[in-house]
Parts: sequence; structure tokens; C-alpha cells
Amino acid sequence: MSGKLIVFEGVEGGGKTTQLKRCSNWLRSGGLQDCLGTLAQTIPLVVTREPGGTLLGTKVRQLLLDKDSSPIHPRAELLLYAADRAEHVEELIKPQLVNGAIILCDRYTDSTIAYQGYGRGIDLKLIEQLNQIATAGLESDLTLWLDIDVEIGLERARQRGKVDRMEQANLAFHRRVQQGFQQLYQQNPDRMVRVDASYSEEEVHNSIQKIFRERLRTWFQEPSILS
Ligand code: Z5A
Repeated sequence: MSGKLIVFEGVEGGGKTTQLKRCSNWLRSGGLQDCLGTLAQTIPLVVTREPGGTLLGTKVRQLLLDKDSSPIHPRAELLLYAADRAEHVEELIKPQLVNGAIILCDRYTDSTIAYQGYGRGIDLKLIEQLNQIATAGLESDLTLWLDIDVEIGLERARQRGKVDRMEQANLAFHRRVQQGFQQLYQQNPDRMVRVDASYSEEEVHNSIQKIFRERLRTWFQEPSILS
């Protein structure tokens, strides 16, 4: 597969959605061309998210995040995230990678390890197996971990006014989730890059741009015939 899967991860309020949008706007409005020259015209850009990147996923997302719905058992919750992902990988991610696209995805497998594993306490090995089944082994090429203090992130999410079922969980839960992302970052130094998300939107965007510039050139630029 010739495309690239780039995932934005982290606890609530870290600014994933904000930064993913800024990043796609920047890439579409000349950033990709700036990094890759004329090659940029041949590379599609796709923006998606989990849960909810497909028609089925939209329905699963409603079931999972509706704050007024009755509680879902942790194993049922885990399987719903896995079902969303299996459909997402087969229907959208794989075909777009074959098509050579750069895919920007809001959350992926690390969220399941952090939230259902560290947060809910489900066996991590079981989750890894399920992630393997759901993705057929497809890992991200790059995961940007937007690292923010849990309380600051939740305060940002609260100020925005939208609170979903996961955000209603207690602080101890979100701290365990944060610990999960820290562990994943330590275990996957090649795939994961930490971005300090405590700075202003503009500053965080600039850090992400820098990472993109380096990676895109490494991935897509053909070696010079002179070198
Ligand atoms: N979940 C799971 O449990 N297991 C899984 O396998 C998967 C997901 C895939 C998805 O919800 C939920 O599903 C999520 C994990 C769970 N739990 N929750 N809740 P979502 O997609 O609706 O929400 P989210 O992924 O958690 O995103 P979020 O709450 O919207 O946070 P965010 O995307 O990181 O932040 P944001 O929306 O970009 O920004 C939040 C606010 O902060 C907003 O008002 C911004 O204007 C502001 N902001 C952003 N950046 C800054 C900076 N730099 N300074 C100050 N203010 C800022």
C-alpha cells in the first residue's frame, strides 16, 4: 500500500480535532505542494475519525457516545469500537491507502488500549488481539500523541460545552487513560511522536507542521539521481 495513515491521539481536550482540521487546511492550501512539489497533485488527502468513519460507524458512534443512553458493559463497549474499526479499515482506510492517499485519522488502535485497557481495566493482551483482528494488522505510519495534563484537557472540553458519555467518567479514569498513552509512547518510539499540547493552538500547529514536513519528505520524495 503506497499511502500513509497518520493518527491523532490523546486524552480529551488535547486539541486533536482542532489540530487535525488545521493540518488538513494547511496541506490542502499549499502545504502539501510546499513539502512535495508537483508530486503533491497526485496525492489525495482523506480526513476521517474513530468511531464514526463509515455509515455503520456513524450509527455505532451514536450508540457509544450518547450521554443519555443506558450504561454499556465494558466488553460490549470494546466490541463496538472493534466493529467500528473493522468496517473503517476495510471500507475506507485500506482502499484509500491503495489509492496512495494521506489519511488523517482522529483516534485509532491506541485509543482502545488507553481507554478500554488502562481506563476500564480490560486485559491488554485481549485488546491487542482484538485490534489485530479489527485492523487485519494494519498499523499507523505515524501517530501524533497530543499530550496534555488531564485536568486542563477536561476543562477545555467542558468550556466547549459538549460533554459525552466518556467525558462524564471520573478523573481517576482519565488519569489511567493518560498513563496508557504514556506507556504506548514509550513502547513505540518509531511510530509515535509526542506533541506538547499545552501551548497555544498556533504553536501546537507549528510543531505539527514541522513533523509533517520531515516525514512527508522522507516518505514521498524520490532520492535525487545526483546523490
Ligand atoms: N474511544 C474509546 O474509548 N476507544 C476507542 O477505541 C476509540 C475512542 C477510537 C471519542 O469522542 C471518544 O471515544 C473518546 C474516546 C473514546 N472519548 N471521549 N470523550 P470524540 O471523538 O467526540 O471526542 P475526543 O476524541 O475525545 O475529542 P475531544 O473531546 O473533542 O477532544 P480533542 O479533539 O482533543 O479537542 P478539540 O475538540 O480539538 O478541543 C477541545 C476544546 O479545546 C475546543 O474548545 C478547542 O477550541 C480548545 N482548544 C484546542 N486546542 C487548544 C489549545 N492549544 N489551547 C487552548 N484551547 C484549545
